[in-house]
Amino acid sequence: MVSLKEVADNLIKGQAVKVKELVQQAVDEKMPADKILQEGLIAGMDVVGTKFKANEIYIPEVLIAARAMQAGMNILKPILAKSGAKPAGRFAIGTVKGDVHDIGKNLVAMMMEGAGFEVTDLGTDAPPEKFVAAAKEKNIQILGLSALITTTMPIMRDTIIALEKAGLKGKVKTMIGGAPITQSFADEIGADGYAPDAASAVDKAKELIK
Ligand code: B1M
Repeated sequence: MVSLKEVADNLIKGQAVKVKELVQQAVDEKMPADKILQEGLIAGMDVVGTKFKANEIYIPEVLIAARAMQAGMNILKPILAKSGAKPAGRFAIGTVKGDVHDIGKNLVAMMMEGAGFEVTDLGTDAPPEKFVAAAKEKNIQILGLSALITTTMPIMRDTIIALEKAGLKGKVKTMIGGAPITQSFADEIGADGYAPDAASAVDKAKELIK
């Protein structure tokens, strides 16, 4: 019988092939997919997030762990979709218009997926209308906005104004982040949350939809 602790431990070490093998074995043994997700993949990713916040591991290790998570998720996703298991929340993230930096955004998306959120990736150079459309069409609970250059920070404000105009402010929470972003900027533009890194983004998202 597969040990889910072994799944988590291999995910933390970034052993994608082993994670894939163990998850497939657990599925073959008829272990429920949401149990494998929660106690194997998400449990492992939680540890990765904690270690990342404590500076015990760095971005490359997180990316490698996220790849291992993805390997396991690829097996579980179709099963979870059929079983109708509820995600932790619905999250969409994009890098704002004029900005093509996506490494941090992808990291946040991976950590959110690792925490059980259904994630829609709006890509880079995303205009306010794209965020508003996603919020409406996908019934998003939290919109994540990433910006890496100071000149694209005002687009975050524009996006929040566009949400307001669409009557979605308050209904859809906004979280912002990226190297030049601060809590005081988030307060200034009326964003619901700010997170300095990918692991904190997960904590903030959980707090926002509590
Ligand atoms: Co660009 N770049 N770049 N760049 N680039 C910076 C950001 C810069 C600081 C470099 C510098 O001059 N020192 C500078 C911005 C200066 C400023 O505005 N003050 C800069 C510039 C100027 C530019 C160009 C304008 C250069 C040019 O063409 N003249 C151009 C911009 C093009 C455009 O966007 N329109 C440009 C282009 C590029 C590349 C394409 C070459 C490449 C991007 C590749 C890619 O992303 N696919 C690139 C890179 C790699 C960088 C640096 C070196 C690294 C950025 C990065 O990926 N960091 C960067 C300098 C630096 O930071 N040392 C720089 C790692 C990443 C994991 O961190 O994205 O901060 P970060 O994400 C963190 C947190 O911020 C947070 O979580 C992540 C992980 O913990 N986070 C969130 C991010 N988003 C979040 C969202 C959240 C919550 C947390 O909630 C939703």
